[in-house]
Amino acid sequence: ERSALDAPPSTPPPPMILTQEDLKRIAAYKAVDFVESGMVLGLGTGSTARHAVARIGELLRQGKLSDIVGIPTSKKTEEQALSLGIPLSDLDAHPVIDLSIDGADEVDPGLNLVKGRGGSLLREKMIEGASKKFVVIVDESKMVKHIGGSRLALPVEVVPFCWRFTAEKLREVMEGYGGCEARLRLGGGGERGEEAFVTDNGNYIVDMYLEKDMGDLNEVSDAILRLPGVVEHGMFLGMASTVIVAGELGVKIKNK
Ligand code: ABF
Repeated sequence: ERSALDAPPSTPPPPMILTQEDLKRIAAYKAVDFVESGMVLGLGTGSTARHAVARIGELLRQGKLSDIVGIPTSKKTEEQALSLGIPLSDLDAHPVIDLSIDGADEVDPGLNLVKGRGGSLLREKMIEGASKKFVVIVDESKMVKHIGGSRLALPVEVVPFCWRFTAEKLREVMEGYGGCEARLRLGGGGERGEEAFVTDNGNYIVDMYLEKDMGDLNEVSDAILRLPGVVEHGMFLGMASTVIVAGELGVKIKNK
């Protein structure tokens, strides 16, 4: 029988391989270092933000944090936070938030983001827009040169009323910005998940698959928001104060 003692003394330890989940957790824990007792906190949504919420719950339980009020960005996060005993409130009671922590789908070098592939973009934008500091947590796979350029979708929350009309208008508007295919997001139910995905606000999501780089992002943002039927889109321009990027070689902190 072999034991660890049989290994030659000069054998180096095996290299540590970090999974994507490890990277998400590392970024999330780093962001929670910014949290102080007494803060009103915007609690993000998604698999990365989930680690931050769990960590906040853990620090509260250990008595290392106190007097925290959490403002959840989705029903899912609300459930998680409640299960951890994090006291919760909302934007009506706390119109100014000290710090929000959330993930993103894409981050460009100017710290502009695409969010909303998880479907919570409206509440995220309201809450993170009301935050004195907004810390974004990502693994390095989310870093891109141009947001929307990765052939993944740019999500737009629309009212369900005549969503086809709104999707067509979105497609027309985007003709001026490189073109896109606009598709209703499914997965809301039905035997094969063929029903529309419904957001926490009772709306639908139209995912815009862009054909190329959009150009002036603020111009695109304004053009999309001018369309009746559109509630909000997933571009978060100039909103992030800090982005924490966890990679194989360590953590980078990028400030606005
Ligand atoms: C939320 O979660 C969304 O805005 C974004 O779409 C998503 C990122 O999720 P994950 O961390 O699971 O990649 O923040």
